[in-house]
Amino acid sequence: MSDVVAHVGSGKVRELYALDEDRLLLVASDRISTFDVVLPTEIPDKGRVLTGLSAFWFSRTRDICSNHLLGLRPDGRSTECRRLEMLPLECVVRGYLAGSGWKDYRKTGEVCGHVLPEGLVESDRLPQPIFTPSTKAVTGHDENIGRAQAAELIGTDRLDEVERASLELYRFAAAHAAARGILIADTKFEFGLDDDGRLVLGDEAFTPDSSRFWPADEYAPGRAQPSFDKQFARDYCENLGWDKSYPGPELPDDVVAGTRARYVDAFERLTGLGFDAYVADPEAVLR
Ligand code: Q0N
Repeated sequence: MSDVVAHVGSGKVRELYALDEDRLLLVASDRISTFDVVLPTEIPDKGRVLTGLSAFWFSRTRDICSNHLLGLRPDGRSTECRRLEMLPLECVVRGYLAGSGWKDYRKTGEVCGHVLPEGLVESDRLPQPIFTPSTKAVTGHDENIGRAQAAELIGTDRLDEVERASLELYRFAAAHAAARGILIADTKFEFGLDDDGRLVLGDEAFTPDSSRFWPADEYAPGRAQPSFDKQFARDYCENLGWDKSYPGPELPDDVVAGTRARYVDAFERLTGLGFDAYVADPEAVLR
């Protein structure tokens, strides 16, 4: 027997299906991307790790902002969620200077209208976390925008609300993670509205795919930081001399095993739950 369900969206590594009028199923695959290309080799359990982590953060942050999580499926990779009216804005918070934030700062001394102190170096911690929204690009990269442009998209009152929620969510998760040896350099949220127009956090929260996770014990500003989860795969790909265009290279078994171990390590450090216990009962992560 098969249930035919409408496919309502797909990302590089996740799929979204309609369950009914009010509910969606978000399914995380084991696919991994490096340098924006999905590789042909999967990382076993990556989808479960990211689903469990996101659910953990949703359950711990509902007092800061309500979210779309309804429950987890026994497979540990599928999230039942409320269907929302998504806002057309990527809500990014940066606690450290990396990626496009570092690029913009180097060029202009500012990131999305935030004037930053002079003399910062790559990966420096910012004096305080900043909200740097971007537009959802259909293809290619999201584009950083200023406050005025963000307000045109969702209105000033809603913008104030998502900024406050985003900063508070980031401060909570970054403090929790830092105490467990992981720096969350930056993170991206997608918010939506429920039927009553209330703000609800959707998508995924504080996963290594939606955030930059850095190992705290290797943190050294003045250079790019290794990625907590993807560094083995990146190093392997760099050493091959791959030109970073499609298709990407197959990963060897030792790189797959090392990468899987990093995902599981992040899950266990952040949730305090054994990954085996999660696989046995995914909703254990909500309690
Ligand atoms: C939705 N996207 C973004 C996941 C992300 N709760 C929701 N209600 C209505 N729409 C969406 C959500 C959520 N989450 C979010 N698209 C639709 C892109 N997707 C791509 C697939 O993976």
